[in-house]
Amino acid sequence: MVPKTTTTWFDGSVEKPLNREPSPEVLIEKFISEKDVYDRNHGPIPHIDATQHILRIDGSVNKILDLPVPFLHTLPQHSVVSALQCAGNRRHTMRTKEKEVWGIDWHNGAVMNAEWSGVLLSTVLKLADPTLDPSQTSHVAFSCYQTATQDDGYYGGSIPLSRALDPDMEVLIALKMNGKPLTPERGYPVRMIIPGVAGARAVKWLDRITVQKQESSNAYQQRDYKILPPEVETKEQAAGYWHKLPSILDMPVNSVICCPASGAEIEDPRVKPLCISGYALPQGADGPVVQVEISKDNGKSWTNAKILKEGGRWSWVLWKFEYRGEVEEDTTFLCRATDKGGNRQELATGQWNLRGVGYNVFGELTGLKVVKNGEGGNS
Ligand SMILES: Nc1nc2c(c(=O)[nH]1)N[C@H]1C(S)=C(S)[C@@H](COP(=O)(O)O)O[C@H]1N2
Ligand SMILES: [Mo]
Repeated sequence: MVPKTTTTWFDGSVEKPLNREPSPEVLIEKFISEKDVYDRNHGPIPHIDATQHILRIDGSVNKILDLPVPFLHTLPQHSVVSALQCAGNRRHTMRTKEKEVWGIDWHNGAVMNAEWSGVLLSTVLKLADPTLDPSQTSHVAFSCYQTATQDDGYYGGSIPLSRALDPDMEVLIALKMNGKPLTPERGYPVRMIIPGVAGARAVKWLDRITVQKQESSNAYQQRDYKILPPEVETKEQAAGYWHKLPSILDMPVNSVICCPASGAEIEDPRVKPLCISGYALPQGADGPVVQVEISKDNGKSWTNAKILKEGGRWSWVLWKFEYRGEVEEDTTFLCRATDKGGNRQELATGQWNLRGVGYNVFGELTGLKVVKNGEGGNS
């Protein structure tokens, strides 16, 4: 059982922008994340009057559309349970296990799981009638011009047109989170939600959707959120690589242990079973996660954990594992997830990249301290 806790925030703000994540116990307290969720911003949070806000659909389309937000609410609505995860989630583990990286020190909490509702992007694109062929390399770019960002004059990202037009991919122009209007922090009055894809493309405070031949030219599509090769060790070296590398789209299969924390004091699991719990995420469109396993012998053998709740293809799963047995000073528990598409976490270490993105080594729990009854511990 996950203990009830009051929220404690890890604050990773870079100067002004709000960047923070909930503590791991709070993160997995609920299957559907509500208000205790991470914030990731590259600039200030705008406060928008929804009655005045217009979403423009343009670029290579037969019909340019100016869609007022109240009109978006009258179109057919679609709901999807989907995780939203920053590409830099788990960067702290990469920094501590591998070597120094450049970016916000996210622990395991730059992820949330919610029911998003709004209009399918494919519905709106059909109205605009794209003139580009989705089988070619064409893209749909999402832009927010409300404020300048740290690295560009606006915020933007893009996905391939083929994905945008596929209703099965459930790419959503989102108006609500868990049945309620988005809050200003979540992108009110309208944001993108792109199930399976890195959070960086989920543009908040959305102003414009553009069908175009190239990817978004925004800095966060072109000069960030890419997996740099390991030989790139400085920002200066990175400059010569960005244009050669693909932008991150799908997030990898992943799992982490949230409770207890590494280094925690626990009662002897020979006397009282130790409850290990966490979340797991599928890779891209290959969800749901179908198996989470635990190893106590460095990955030689694995035992199934129990998946507590499953929410479909794009959702996270929450899981737990009850351990009865000895815990010694050097005992380490690992976890790994496998999704419906057969993708499985494979590595205990490795995957270092300068920006610390796309990290999915096994989840790990170490340094547990067994305390005798009456000495305190995980009461
Ligand atoms: N307009 C705008 N949209 C944005 C961002 C931003 O800085 N500005 N950050 C992106 C990134 S990197 C992530 S991970 C998600 C975070 O969404 P959240 O703040 O709702 O958690 O929003 C994305 N959309
Ligand atoms: Mo992100």
